[in-house]
Amino acid sequence: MNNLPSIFEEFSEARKNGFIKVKNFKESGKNVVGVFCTYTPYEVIYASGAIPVGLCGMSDEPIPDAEKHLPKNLCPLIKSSYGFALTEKCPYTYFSDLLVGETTCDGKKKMYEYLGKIKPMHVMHLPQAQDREHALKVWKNEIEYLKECLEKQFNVKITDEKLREAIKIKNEERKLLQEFYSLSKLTPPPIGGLEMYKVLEGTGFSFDKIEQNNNMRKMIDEIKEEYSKNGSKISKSAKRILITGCPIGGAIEKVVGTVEENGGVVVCFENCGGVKEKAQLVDENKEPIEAIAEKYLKIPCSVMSNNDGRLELLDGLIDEYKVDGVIDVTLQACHTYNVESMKVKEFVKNEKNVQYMSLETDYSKTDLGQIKTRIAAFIEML
Ligand code: BJ8
Repeated sequence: MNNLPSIFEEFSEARKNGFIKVKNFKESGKNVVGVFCTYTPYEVIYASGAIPVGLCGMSDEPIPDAEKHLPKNLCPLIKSSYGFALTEKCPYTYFSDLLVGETTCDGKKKMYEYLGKIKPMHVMHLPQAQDREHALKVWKNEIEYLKECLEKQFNVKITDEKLREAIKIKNEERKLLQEFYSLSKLTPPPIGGLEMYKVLEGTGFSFDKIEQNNNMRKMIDEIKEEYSKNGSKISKSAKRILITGCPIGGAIEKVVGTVEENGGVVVCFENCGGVKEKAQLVDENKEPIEAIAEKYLKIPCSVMSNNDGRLELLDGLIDEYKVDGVIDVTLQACHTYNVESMKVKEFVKNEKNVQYMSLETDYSKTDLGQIKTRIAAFIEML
């Protein structure tokens, strides 16, 4: 696309500008809940009157400090998140009144034991299977337990009415984001993957969801209009890449930037921050806690066993986005995604007949040269 709508900047700068907003929010007497995972039932936190803020560390800056307490051979996302809390360098962590985590991978759940010494921490016990009836019951109980914890912590009552209102607003956000990222189904896509990711990331840091939804509507309409008038700055022949695997925020420039410097364009992010959580809505006609439990338990993350939902999701996305190549990004020492990569590779290559590449990386720049060479060769081959 030739001209990005001005509102676009607001979304892509939201993380930076959010610091002031979150400070003002705190000073007005409101509560902030720091969260670390896509399984966190955001609606329950909104219904308590607090705002949830994602605290997954995406920079290697606090990692040396984190390594004073945590092993070096641990996922950078875990070390970065802990390091920010330890050094008080992240205002979002600093202003959080309560942290909520889930028992997902081993590294994260053990790190929370130390994090709980720095800040009040509530850990939800996530079942590790999705297809058993009792898994849903356990998860529903955990959501009830979170609700009680929030009520006690903030001295509020979370009613069904407040939950329903939060469900509606979050569903509206999901529908708009689906519409936004689906624009990349077009050939050529109106915007590149780096630009798309900045908007997706920004929504995690804009705290007034009603205002955000209105702005998002406006932005989508402007992108469509600009595209129909002036087309896209992206070449029609750009190779269309789907990113899957671990959350990519800490390696976004390294991976997506390199793809887009080498004649490719990222058209879809299957991972957290992208489609994974937004593909399904919360059922607005069911009892709210039950509906929230059902929706979140279905998220196809590699911490689940089995995790066939990831392949089902990839199956549809590869077709819908007319994908030429899949890049599976694993953060160093992330065992669940690392082990699952063979399954993904076989599925992508054998079932979908699409090229596949796996990359293992961290937040440092040490492997930048190697990643650039590998990505350039991959795109060349497509
Ligand atoms: S729903 S992807 S946000 S667990 S921290 S598993 S990278 S070793 S972040 Fe995640 Fe929730 Fe799943 Fe999404 Fe691996 Fe690192 Fe663990 Fe990680």
